[in-house]
Amino acid sequence: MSDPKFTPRVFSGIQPSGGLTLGNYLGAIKRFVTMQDEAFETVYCMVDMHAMTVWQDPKDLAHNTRELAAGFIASGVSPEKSILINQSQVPEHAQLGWIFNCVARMGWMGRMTQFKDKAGKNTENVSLGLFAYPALMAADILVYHATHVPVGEDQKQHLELTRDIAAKFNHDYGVDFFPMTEPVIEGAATRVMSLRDGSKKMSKSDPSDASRINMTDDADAIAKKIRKAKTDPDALPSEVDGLKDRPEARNLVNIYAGLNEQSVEEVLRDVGGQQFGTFKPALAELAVAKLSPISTEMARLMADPAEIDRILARGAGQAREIATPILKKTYEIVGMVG
Ligand code: AQP
Repeated sequence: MSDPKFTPRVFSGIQPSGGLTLGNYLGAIKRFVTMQDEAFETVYCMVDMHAMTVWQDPKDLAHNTRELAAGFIASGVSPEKSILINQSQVPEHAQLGWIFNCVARMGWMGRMTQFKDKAGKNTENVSLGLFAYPALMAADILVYHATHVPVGEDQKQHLELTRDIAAKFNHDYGVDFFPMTEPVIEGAATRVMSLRDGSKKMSKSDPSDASRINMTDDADAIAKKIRKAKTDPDALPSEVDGLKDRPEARNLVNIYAGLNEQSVEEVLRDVGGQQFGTFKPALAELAVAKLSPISTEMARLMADPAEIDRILARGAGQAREIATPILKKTYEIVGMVG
C-alpha cells in the first residue's frame, strides 16, 4: 500500500541509447500506457543523461531521443494524458542527483549488477557516470515524489536502491519527505531475452541485431529474426513446468503471451504439442500485427521532428511545476541558502 500522504504518481524512463526494442515495449511501455488511464499522474522520460554514461555520438543521441518520444506516442502514451520529457530539459533531476550522490554509499553502488555487467573487466576505463547513474535514477523518480515506477525485471535492484536512498535521506535529516516508491513489474514478459541466447537480456546495445526485435523493424525483418531465433528440438509443452531448463522456448512463449495479452498458461493450453516450425510463424504473424502499426506511426511522427520538440518542451514546463517545489524544499531541508 502506498502512503496516502503522497499523490499517486508514476515516473519511468527509457534511455535513448539506441532504438527501442521489443524488450522495452513489453517490459515497460505497455504498462506506461495502461497506467496513464488509471488513477495516477504519469511522467515518462527519455533519460538522455543516463544514455551518455556510455559514449553516444551527439547526432545519434538527438535522433534517438526524438525517435524514442515517437515510439512512446505511437505505442499509445498520450501527451495529453501524460507528461512527456527528456531528462536534460528538466535540470532539477541533475540537481537532486547531486544531493543523492552524497546520500548513496559507495558500497551500495558497487553492488549494482547492471554496473558490473556493463563495465565487465573494464572498471578502470568506464565513466564515473556509469557508476553513479543509479543515484541520478533515484533523483529522476523522487524529484516528482513518484509513488510507482513501471519497469522490467532488470531494474528491480535500482528501485531497491531508490528506496534505500529515500530512507537514508529521511532518516539522516529527521524528515518524512521522500516516499517509498513501489516498483510495478507486471505482465508475462518482464524480462525478454535475446533471440540468440536465452540467458542474456534483449538489449538495444547488443552488437548482434539478430538478438533483438527493434520497434522500427519491418515485417520481413521481424519474421526472419523469429524464424532464426535459437530454440531446442522439442515440441512445446502444455504446462508451464515443461518450460523449465528451456530458456529459449520460455522466452518465445513469454513474448507471445505479452504481445497477445494472455498468461503463459493460456498460451500453452493452445500451443502445447506444437513444433517450433508451426509456432514460430504464428509468433511472427502476431508480432507483425502488433508492431507494424506502431512502426508506421513512429515513421509518420519522425517526419515532423519540430512537433516532437514542441511536445517535449511543453512536457518540461509541466514537469518543472511538480519538480521545482520538491527540489526547493529538499534544499531547505539540507541547509542550502537561497
Ligand atoms: N529485455 C527486456 N525485457 C523487459 N524489460 C526490459 N527493459 C529493457 N530491456 C528489457 C525495460 O525497459 C525500460 C528501459 O530500459 P533502459 O533502456 O533505460 O535501460 P536498459 O534496461 O539498460 O535497456 P537496454 O535495452 O538493455 O539498454 P542498453 O543496451 O543501452 O543498456 C526499463 O524499465 C527496463 O526494465
